[in-house]
Order: sequence, then C-alpha cells, then structure tokens
Amino acid sequence: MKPFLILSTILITLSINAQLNFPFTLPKEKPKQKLSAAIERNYTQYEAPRPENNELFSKFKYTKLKGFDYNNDDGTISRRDPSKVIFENGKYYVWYTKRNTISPPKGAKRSTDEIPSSDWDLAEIWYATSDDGFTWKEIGVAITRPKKPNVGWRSVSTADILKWKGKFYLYYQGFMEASGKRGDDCPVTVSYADSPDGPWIPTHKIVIPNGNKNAWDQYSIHDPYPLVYNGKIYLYYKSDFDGTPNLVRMQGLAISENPLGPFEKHPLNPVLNSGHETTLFPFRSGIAALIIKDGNEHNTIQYAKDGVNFEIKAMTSFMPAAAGPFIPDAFNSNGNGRGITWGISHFINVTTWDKNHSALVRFDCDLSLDLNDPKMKKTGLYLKPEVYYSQGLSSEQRKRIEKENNRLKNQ
Ligand code: AAL
Repeated sequence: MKPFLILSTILITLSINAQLNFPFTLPKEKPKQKLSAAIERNYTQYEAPRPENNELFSKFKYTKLKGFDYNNDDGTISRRDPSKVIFENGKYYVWYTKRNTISPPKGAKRSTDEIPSSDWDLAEIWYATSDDGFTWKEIGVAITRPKKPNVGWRSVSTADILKWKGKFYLYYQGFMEASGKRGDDCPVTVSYADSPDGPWIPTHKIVIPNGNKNAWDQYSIHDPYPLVYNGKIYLYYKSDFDGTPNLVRMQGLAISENPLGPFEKHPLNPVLNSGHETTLFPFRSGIAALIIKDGNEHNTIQYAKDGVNFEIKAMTSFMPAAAGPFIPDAFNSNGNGRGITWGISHFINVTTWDKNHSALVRFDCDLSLDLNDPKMKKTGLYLKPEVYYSQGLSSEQRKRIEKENNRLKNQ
C-alpha cells in the first residue's frame, strides 16, 4: 500500500472511532454525534447534563418547627396543608388547616357534629408568624366556619394566599358535608382582607366551582394555589376523579384578572397528570411545579414555559408533602421567576392511625437561581435501615409469599 493511502486509512479509522466513543469528559453541550435516546434527553430535557448544575433539581432537608402544641400527639389537634409563606410587616406568615376536636378522626360513618370524619373535617384556617422560619407563634384563627348553609359550614380547610393590588385573599376548600360521605367533595371559596392579620371578610361565594356533570373535576376542587403570572391570577388546583377503587389525582388551572372571579378553567385541563397538594412557583419566564406523591410522574420537578404545558425537568425523592414554599416573587416575578429555597410542609403520619393528626414541618432545598448550595444537589440519600423496615410487608403480603413458598415445595 502506498504511504499516503496508509495514512488516510489510519485517519479515517481514527475519525470513525472518535465519532463512536462518547467522550470521557462529560460535554457541557450536546455533542455532535449520534446519541442514544437517554443521552439525547440528558441534553434536551434537563437544564444541565448533571443534576449538580440542574437549577430544577434539589433534594429536601427537614427541620422540626418550634412553637406548635399538639396535645401530646393524642390526635385531637392537627395542623396541615400550609399555605405559601409570605413576608409582610417584617415577618413571615403562614396559614394552615387546624383541627381541634373532641376526638381524633373516626371516619365518615362515625362522624357527628363534634366527631370529625377525616383529619381536615370540622377544621378552621389558622395562622402563625415567625422571625426566622423555624420558631413560629400561632396568632389565632383567620377563617372560622360560617353558619349553615353557607359554603364551608361543615369545614374550611387547605387555604392559600394571594396578594393582589395591596389586598390579601385566602382561597380555601368549603365543605358542606363531612369529607368521606361520598368522596372528599368540596368547591373553593375566598375571603379577603386589607392586612394579613385580617379581619377576613368572607364572600360566602363559590369562586372555583366544581366542573359540570361527568367532567374530571365534577366533585372536588382541592388545594387552590394562586400565583400572579403574566399579569393575571393563575390558580392551580387538584381534583380527585374516577372514584374508588381507581382514584386519580391531577391538577388543573383557572385564570382570572379579578381575585373574586370569574375564573376561567383552562381548556387543556388537567394541565398536570400527577401530583397532590399543588406546589408551583414562577421560574424564569414560566412556572415550575413540584409533583408530589400521586400519579405516573410523582417525584418529579416540572416546568412549563407558558404555565400550561409542563415537561419533566428533574426526578427527586423525599419531596415535601403539601409544600407551601416561601416564594419572594410569587405575585411579582414579571417574567423572571427566581425560585425557592424553603417553605412549610406537613407530615400526616405523626403517630398511629387511631391518634391520626398532622404536623407542620420546615423543608429546605435549592430550587433557586440565586442560591448555589451543592449539598442540596447530591442525588444520594443515606437512610438508616429502620427507614426501609418502616416500609415493611403487610401480613397479607407475608401470607402470599408463604403460600408461594409452600406451592414450590409441594410441587
Ligand atoms: C389534602 C388536600 C386536600 C384534601 C385533603 C385536605 O391532601 O389534597 O386538603 O381535601 O387532603
């Protein structure tokens, strides 16, 4: 073979190999070579090819709150479903469902005017303030139950806050029968005030009505969650549908330019196919969402550049249940959402089922463009064996395994 032929053969072989080998140093940009589906989406789907640089990836750290009393965890006092945290008058504010009843919840059949059916039955909306986000002072009730037959006479729960043109609005679930009688059925109503300390004026009106007959949201509007986006109120919510035993939970969106409505439900609803206790925040020019607990896409963090069409941007774990983040720009991000670093969420299984109640807890994370905390960006979780064993097999599952062992032995 002539020398120049040998040389060109070597060069061609080298360039073919260079094309085939994915580089040892992880390229920051998508390399110009044929890629597997997984590597392709590592560049197209996420903010960065490594979770450490993905602004929408975070792990979550939890801290016990100081300042709340739970009657020795006997199940008669519960605090759950916190609102977003806001900063006003030099302190942080949070609203939440508070149940203070003669007994723990006993289920719909055994419920009375005084015995709650569920953890959020016979509840009111209370609020607390804090200087540091760790120690809280419970100030008192914000929304009491109105007289029958007003919306919410049986229970008011799961509030969230909006600040719009200098006034404050609390959106919350208004129950007209004990939760669990049919499903967890309720619409959403709203009260307003000039100050976060109230007094709160109830409208006694349904502001986000349940959907039409046979619509996905015909029975329940849960977890109302208002943000200001594109100069309008974007109120996200959850509905439970398809009933027992196929219960599904998805999230919808209702938009208005007036906090008292009318709200128009988005024609593409549901806009999120998964999640529970809606948690969203303005991020860059769009909206980011924490997809917690339910559905195919639970344990993901998603982003929609139009607030409607969400895409998965990160997978994570140990997400804060019913997270109410402190979102400094929840009502004035002006197309430049900066993200979140902490908030309040809840633990619903504080003790045993017969003393069922929930407790508020603080979570921290780095889902902020203004924070760079590498400790929040490590994907591993170092859990003690007890945490795994607490997710142990049920006695039915043990029986099923024993049966299968015996079947094999007796073959
Ligand atoms: C929560 C929320 C709503 C439900 C109930 C209380 O997880 O989704 O608030 O109605 O449970």
